Amino acid sequence: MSPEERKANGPLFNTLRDRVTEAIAARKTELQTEALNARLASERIDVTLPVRPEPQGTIHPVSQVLDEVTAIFADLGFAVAEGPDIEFDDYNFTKLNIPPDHPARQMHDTFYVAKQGDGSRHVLRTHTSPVQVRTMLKQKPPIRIISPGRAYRVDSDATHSPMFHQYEGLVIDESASLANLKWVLEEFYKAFFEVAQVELRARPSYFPFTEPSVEWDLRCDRSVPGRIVFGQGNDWLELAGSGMVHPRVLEMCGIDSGRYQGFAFGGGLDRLAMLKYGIPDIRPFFESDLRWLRHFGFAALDVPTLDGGLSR
Ligand code: 2NM
Repeated sequence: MSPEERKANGPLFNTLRDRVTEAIAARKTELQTEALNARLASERIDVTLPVRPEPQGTIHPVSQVLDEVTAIFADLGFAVAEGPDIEFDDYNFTKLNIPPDHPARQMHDTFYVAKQGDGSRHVLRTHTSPVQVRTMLKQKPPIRIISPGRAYRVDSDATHSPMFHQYEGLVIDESASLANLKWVLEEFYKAFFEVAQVELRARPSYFPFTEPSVEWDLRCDRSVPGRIVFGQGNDWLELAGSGMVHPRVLEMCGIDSGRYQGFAFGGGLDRLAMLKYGIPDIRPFFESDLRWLRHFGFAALDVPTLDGGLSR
């Protein structure tokens, strides 16, 4: 175009360019809106539907009781200690003052693991006491621990399983006494069975690793068949073994028995679960039968706490 033609047509072309730009922008907005509407339609959520299907899993009674026991002892100032299920013979027996010819070592009680190259042998721990041994070997007093966990014995009937669960406690300082032990057990059983009062009865007993050794019965009412109430009634139920840790055990675990003393106690977690939740037979505990688990299991989100309630 000549300069004159350009002058005359310039504004026309500018207007045309503006109209095309506007049209493109308008179409773009239209397409974007259409795309958004299509996405909103395809991703539509019905907020009136249930949040998600009911949870299928339940917490096993042993896990529930383990959490309850841990919460109670944590409140009493106990830490949780753990160790391996496959133990040194030395930690499971010798350092607990169980000499090589002791009946508890015979084949009918203990699951043995094949001899190692150096001739030493491992066992499936027959109690969780080797965890206490490990703790004493590596930690200086004062010691205040519980050791809940699996234990193994060659034994099987309605109330015994070859794999079962124990909790054991250990307190070591310069003045720990049987009186302290009785108080700890009373506080524990009151909290665990969720009753205002309990009554404990002491019976003299024998364990190689404690001296003196005491077994404890809890007063209970079993007058209504299939039901058991603690803290009242005229029956007694054996619930725990205990004692003052044998000076030889302290020495073998590197603790000066002239300066320190301590008490230890132990009982069955499965047994506590059976008593508290009315489960008559221990065998189905470990059969993974979903119907049993649904019946005796606990809601996954109800974590036991002392302030929120142990069981609901
Ligand atoms: C029980 C009964 C009595 C016990 C002793 C020890 C250790 F390692 F300190 F010697 N731990 N646990 C003990 C004592 C356990 O359970 C029935």
